[in-house]
Amino acid sequence: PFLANVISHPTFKSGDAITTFIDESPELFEFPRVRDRGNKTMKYIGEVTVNGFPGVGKLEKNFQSEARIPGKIITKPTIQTAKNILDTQGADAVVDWIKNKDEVLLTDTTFRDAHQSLLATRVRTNDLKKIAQLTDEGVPELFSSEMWGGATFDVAYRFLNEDPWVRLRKLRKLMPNTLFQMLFRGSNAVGYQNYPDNVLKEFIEVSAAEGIDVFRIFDSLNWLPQMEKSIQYVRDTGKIAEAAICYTGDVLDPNRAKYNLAYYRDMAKELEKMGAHIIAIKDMAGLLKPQAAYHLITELKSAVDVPIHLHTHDTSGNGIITYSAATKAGVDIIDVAMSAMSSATSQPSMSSLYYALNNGPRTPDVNIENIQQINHYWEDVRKFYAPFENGISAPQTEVYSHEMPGGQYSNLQQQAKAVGLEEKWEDIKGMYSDVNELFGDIVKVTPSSKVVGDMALFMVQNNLNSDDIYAKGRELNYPESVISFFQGDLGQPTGGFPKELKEIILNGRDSIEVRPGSLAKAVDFEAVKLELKDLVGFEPSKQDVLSYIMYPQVFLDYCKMHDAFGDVELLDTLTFFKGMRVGETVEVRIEKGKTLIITLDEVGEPDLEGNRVLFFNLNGQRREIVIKDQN
Ligand code: 3PY
Ligand code: ZN
Repeated sequence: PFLANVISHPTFKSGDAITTFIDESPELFEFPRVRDRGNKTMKYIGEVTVNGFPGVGKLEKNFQSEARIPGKIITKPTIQTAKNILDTQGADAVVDWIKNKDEVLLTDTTFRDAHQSLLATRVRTNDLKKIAQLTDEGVPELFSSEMWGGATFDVAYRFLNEDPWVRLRKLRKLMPNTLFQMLFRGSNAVGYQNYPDNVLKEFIEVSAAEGIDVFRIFDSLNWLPQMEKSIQYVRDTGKIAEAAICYTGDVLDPNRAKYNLAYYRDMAKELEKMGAHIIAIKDMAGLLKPQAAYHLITELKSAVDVPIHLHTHDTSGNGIITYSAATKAGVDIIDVAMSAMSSATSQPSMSSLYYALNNGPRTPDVNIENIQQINHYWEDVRKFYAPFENGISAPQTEVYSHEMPGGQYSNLQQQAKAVGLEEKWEDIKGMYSDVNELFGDIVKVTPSSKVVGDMALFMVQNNLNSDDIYAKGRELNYPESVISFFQGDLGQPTGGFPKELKEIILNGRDSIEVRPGSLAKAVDFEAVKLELKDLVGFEPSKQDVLSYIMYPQVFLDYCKMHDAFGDVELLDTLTFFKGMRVGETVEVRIEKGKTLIITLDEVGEPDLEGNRVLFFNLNGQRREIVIKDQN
């Protein structure tokens, strides 16, 4: 009857676009749609139940997946937040607002860098959205919430089967009074390679329109020409351009004179001239020691007129002392995370910092009770992601020698494991620092950190040291990323490449010294859209087109998964990673007023081809789903 309804409908007979028809006559499609969504969801649950989650295998589901939601948040309805000021008075007014504050302002990184650094970026929209509104209402004094960009973009598609744009849209609705901040890798946007200028411009415009307010722009070699365009594009949207200087070395160590106070001061002045609204110090590995922080921030505060925002990682255990010193030196904003998602390779704890500065002249103006309530939620949620923990639960001061960024540590460990070098992890860390020296002491952050990591793995794998590279380096097959780096594809490092090494590694290949983007051909968005439409069979949005340009295969794989399994983002996290136990019931709210109530009644024995029948009950009706057992 459903099909008959549709076919005999006048609009359908007249041949108009079926999608418009569905939009205008939703009632005809409601029932089959719900049933279809139910089937897709059960197919997904069945897959994970029988075969486990890719990369982590079958996991025991041994506790309930409800996290404590804070009951008594105290709201401040009259407060004018930074977001309200941006929306009503513009970016310059926000800058003035920051400058007029006595207390230090906070950025909450819980939604982005904290889980990127602790849990391999795996925190799902489903868990973010349940606490989003309470965070917006309970901590309205925040400068911003860092909730997008960096690795969250591709990990969402790649490992979580969800669309990062949808995440942005959903959170935006739930957090109307909080500035949304993203990490933008300069000419690499949210990818690992250079993109043409028109791609950067389009990406910034679309993200701004979707709700990003603050763009933290950095270059992985601190090469200014790679940042200039992005700063301008952000300014043109009316949003806030925060230009970040990556921190490496030690400004107080005379042996690391390349990255001394003057280096950072001069770079900050240049970025201010380029139009940065705010200058950030991005200490991605957590190398900024307390004394150095005091001197660095003092220097920057006297050199530029724009606010200074400090980002660190607590790997060494010194994060709070560094922030305390920076606060004394006049830093305007610092990055912290909810306690349960803080410390070690993540940012320092928001509530620890609050008490560290308590009763002083710059105590953050936040409701500590609210923050502690919200933290209960994160204590529970973190447990859902236990399989993705990086295993670092105590301070590691050796970060001061290997200088590996917080977000790379667990990644490189995985890479090492994949090539059977798990046992050689200590050697790899040592080699990481040797490679840095070999390359002339460079800034190491995505994607330059990946080049150093790839080279370190390559050398350990092949039993090579730095002398060997000079002695017999022309015959070696270097990783692609290393060759591309020496060809100038990521730009130019401070002081240039070591000349002899460059010749050895390139061994006759070409290289460039200009900004890669200046040579790149503009992307024809219309042509890409047509190509993509052909591949996916639906009309792609401009967001889809951007995602496809940055991650072609990842995006196409996501589309296939989405087609097969629907919006798996709606499942609770334990079910998403672990599937269901026999006898268990889960509820999936697919939209307002529509909930799928799914019970797994029985898992059948595999037949000769390994197919198992799973008997479900979906909203009172018995359903059978066949899943091939891959074990
Ligand atoms: C990223 O680029 O994702 C980073 O977090 C770098 O620190
Ligand atoms: Zn970071």
